[in-house]
Amino acid sequence: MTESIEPAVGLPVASEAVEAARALGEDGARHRRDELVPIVRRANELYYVADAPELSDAEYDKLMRELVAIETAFPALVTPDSPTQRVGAAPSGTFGEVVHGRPMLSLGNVFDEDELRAFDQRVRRGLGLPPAPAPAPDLRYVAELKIDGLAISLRYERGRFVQGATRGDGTTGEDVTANLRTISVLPDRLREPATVEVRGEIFMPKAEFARINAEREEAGLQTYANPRNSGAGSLRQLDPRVTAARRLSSWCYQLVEDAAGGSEARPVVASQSEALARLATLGLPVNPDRAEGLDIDGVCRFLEEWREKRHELPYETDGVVVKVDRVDQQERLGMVARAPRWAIAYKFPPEQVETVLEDIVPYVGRTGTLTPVAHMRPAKVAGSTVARATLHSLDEVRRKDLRIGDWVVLQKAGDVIPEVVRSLPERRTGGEREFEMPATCPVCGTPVVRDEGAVRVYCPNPACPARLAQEFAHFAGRGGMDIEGAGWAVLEQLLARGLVKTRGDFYRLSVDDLASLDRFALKSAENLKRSIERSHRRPLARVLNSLGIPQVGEQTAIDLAGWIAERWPAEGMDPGEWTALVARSLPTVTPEEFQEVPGIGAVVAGSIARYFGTPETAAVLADLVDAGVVAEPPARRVAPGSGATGPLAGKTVVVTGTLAGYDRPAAEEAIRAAGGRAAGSVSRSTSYVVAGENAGSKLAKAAELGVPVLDEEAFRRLLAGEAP
Ligand code: 3BD
Repeated sequence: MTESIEPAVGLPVASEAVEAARALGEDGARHRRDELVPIVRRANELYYVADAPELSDAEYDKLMRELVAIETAFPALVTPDSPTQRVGAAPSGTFGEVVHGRPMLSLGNVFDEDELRAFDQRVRRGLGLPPAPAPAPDLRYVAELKIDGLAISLRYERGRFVQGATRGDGTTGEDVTANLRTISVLPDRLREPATVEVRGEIFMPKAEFARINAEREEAGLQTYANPRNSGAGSLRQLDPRVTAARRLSSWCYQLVEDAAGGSEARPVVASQSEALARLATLGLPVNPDRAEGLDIDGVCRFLEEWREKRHELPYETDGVVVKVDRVDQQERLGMVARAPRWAIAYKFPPEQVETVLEDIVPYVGRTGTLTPVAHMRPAKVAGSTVARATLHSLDEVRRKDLRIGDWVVLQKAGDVIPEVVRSLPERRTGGEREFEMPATCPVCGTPVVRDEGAVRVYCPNPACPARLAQEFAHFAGRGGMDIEGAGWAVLEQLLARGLVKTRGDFYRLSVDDLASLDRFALKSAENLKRSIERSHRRPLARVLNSLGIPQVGEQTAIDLAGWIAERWPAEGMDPGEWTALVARSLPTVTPEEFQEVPGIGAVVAGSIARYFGTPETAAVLADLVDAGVVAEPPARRVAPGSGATGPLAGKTVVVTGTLAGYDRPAAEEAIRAAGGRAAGSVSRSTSYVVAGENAGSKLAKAAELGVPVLDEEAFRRLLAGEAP
């Protein structure tokens, strides 16, 4: 998720276009950029949010390329919020980039039958059909087993396979054509000379996974955790021979036909069931284990049928994708954010296993908070072996009545994050022990501090090695300076050897220093050195976020950066000098002044002023300036009432609990894409609280302040510009 400040590479720009941009001169180019950016941004919004593009793909492409040409000619004109600076799972850079003709969408999730029936009701409402249980003979669903693999897009021109790409961030993926050619179930030629774009899933059959892991074990190599990871790993091999040696397979499920070969892609089928039939006719692999012509009861029977039987299949499936069959109905239902309203993924309940809770160990986090972590007898669950799970807080340990030595039920939430569900008190033998928070920090021995109500227990020592390590990991991490390759293992060594004592020290490391690390060849050292150099310049909001200021998250950092850039205009200044000016000035700002920042209240303003007021912080900032870190001023203020457009313009939204269709970053991105602010805490200035499952204290706070609380359904309506 690199939000690099370089012009979008990969988008092919003709050198003539760059020359033409250069001919405008910097002022002319800036002027043209200011015209282009809002058009492209609006086109993006309409494309993703409203699914009602005003521009054809070709027109959009043309404007986007012109923008890239301008930014290539005048790199100083690149701003972090330029539409060329795509955020999301950007391709790794090892493969060529492929911009998908139509974006690859995402899918909302449901986790039980009630939620699935709620989806059916939404669909009915959207189509003007009577609510269930009234019959709706015109509404039919297709149910497909959900493959737990890697989504891909394939292009065939006049019947020949010409290009295959991973999904990537949905807009841009990686060109894995050579690797896909080695997959035997994917034909090199279709049975008709059709020009089609097809989407599907690549996966590794269970037996192949077992075979490869057995081989790897014998060779003393680390085994793969599950077929999904090994399938993805096999496809993203640079050497197609490696992919070929792993017998990957595929099911196709979506047809985007483009018979004319132009940019106006239009599916030519009237329904999903016809699309699947057509894919099969063309000779593509289509999963026979599907059902068509179902009403919602039929879908539920399909789920029941496969709940247990799925384990007998030769591949992994983690759920069922339910789609409205008719394309005209799909079009009427449309999309919200990037997910169609006409399809949903039902996830099978997570597999649960029983194991022994051998110990509960307090871990020290970045802010010093002690978090109890379960150490368990390793158990296989949902395809991998689990031995640790966070227990979040002492409160949760008590609520779940977990004792050291207990038998516990373990599952993976969303088949990913290990979670201790509950203890099995009936299996106690009497030897189990209650867990207590220690009186002193387990890492540095400083007496711990208990916050009021003792909910939070923390190590108050700012120099605690555990805290420093995590602070530095946060600094170098994705939301911060984003130093690629500075992972946990590297960081631990850098700290342990005293090579990094301050944040600025990252920028003082030599290739020799890096090459001295364990298992670090010269090549890796050079790579890391290069990525450290690349991280020198980051948008001010990122630099602020990287500091780990208490109470300041990504959104507050963005708000703060906008305010700073207004208060100390960067125009005409060297960016390094501006950075130094800001670093010198921040300690003089009072809490009252920080409250001027839109969206920042008294508590957060106080926290920021306290942070910048300490001599330790002054030293941190001076060190960064000395190390040559440059904070790029934001181009425009992104704050309520300052020109943001979209259904949420001027609104502040807080998301709490777990939403079915969005993880946290996706929900926040959707809020920002709709012109709103995604805040972390509820205050008087909060417009809405969106509450998912297991929402906690923020709900109470919302009730106390009279802030409207929305469920996920209402949130989707809000994003779509409807009344919540
Ligand atoms: C499957 C979207 C639509 C065409 C959007 C309705 C999210 C992965 O078996 N249909 C399937 C499967 C996935 C799908 C659609 N039908 N989208 C489907 C899908 N039978 N797995 N997916 N995807 C594909 C995704 N992948 C990675 C990251 C985020 N989203």
